Amino acid sequence: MNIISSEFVKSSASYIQCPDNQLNEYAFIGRSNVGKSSLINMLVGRNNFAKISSKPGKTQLINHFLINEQFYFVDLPGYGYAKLPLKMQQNFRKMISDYILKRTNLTYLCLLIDSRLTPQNNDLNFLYQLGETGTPFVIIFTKADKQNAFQTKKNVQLFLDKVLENWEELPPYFITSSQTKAGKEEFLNFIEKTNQSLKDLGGF
Ligand SMILES: Nc1nc2c(ncn2[C@@H]2O[C@H](COP(=O)(O)OP(=O)(O)O)[C@@H](O)[C@H]2O)c(=O)[nH]1
Ligand SMILES: [Mg+2]
Repeated sequence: MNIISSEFVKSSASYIQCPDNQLNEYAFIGRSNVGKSSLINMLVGRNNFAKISSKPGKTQLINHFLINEQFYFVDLPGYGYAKLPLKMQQNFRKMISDYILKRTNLTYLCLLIDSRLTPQNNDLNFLYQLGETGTPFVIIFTKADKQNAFQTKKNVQLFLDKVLENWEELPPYFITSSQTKAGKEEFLNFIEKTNQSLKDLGGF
């Protein structure tokens, strides 16, 4: 699939304010700095798209982008803001969990994991919660260009092994780099296939 059009739609403070829910939706989440905005830019082929469109100060909101006039990409706020006051952390958590649990057209949540790191507990805990709530999700390992392929594979395998300690099956996963565009075609093909199979089922 090629992305031929992408436009910023809206920033929302709550799932209630999100745009109409008649389109498939792929939302990106992960720790702040994991590479969410860069990944969206890479996928749509536009520099600064996700960042410019969401404007400074709006990174703590739910940002919707309409892709190919057919589906949404959503840039979600990062989790794990240990430095924020507790009350703000709680508000964030509520905003994100409401969105995940109540946004009826959420097709896949895309959980971004930094491939430079060995498995981190907050990422694993977040992932296990997705399992408990039955949220459909994929894993996207980011920043694969930051180290050699051997090290990337090693960190990816360590993370997947951790997942398999508790689960029998792995979700779909992708190894990507916003710099080299690694994983772009694979992930966009996955989206295309998902959209097509939902259409065949009589969905959006
Ligand atoms: N080398 C490299 N740097 C990346 C990649 N993805 C993101 N970055 C850098 O990591 C930092 C955080 O990225 P950003 O997209 O703003 O993360 P966000 O907070 O999750 O939206 C920025 O300095 C990016 O340039 C990648 O694939 N490769
Ligand atoms: Mg961002």
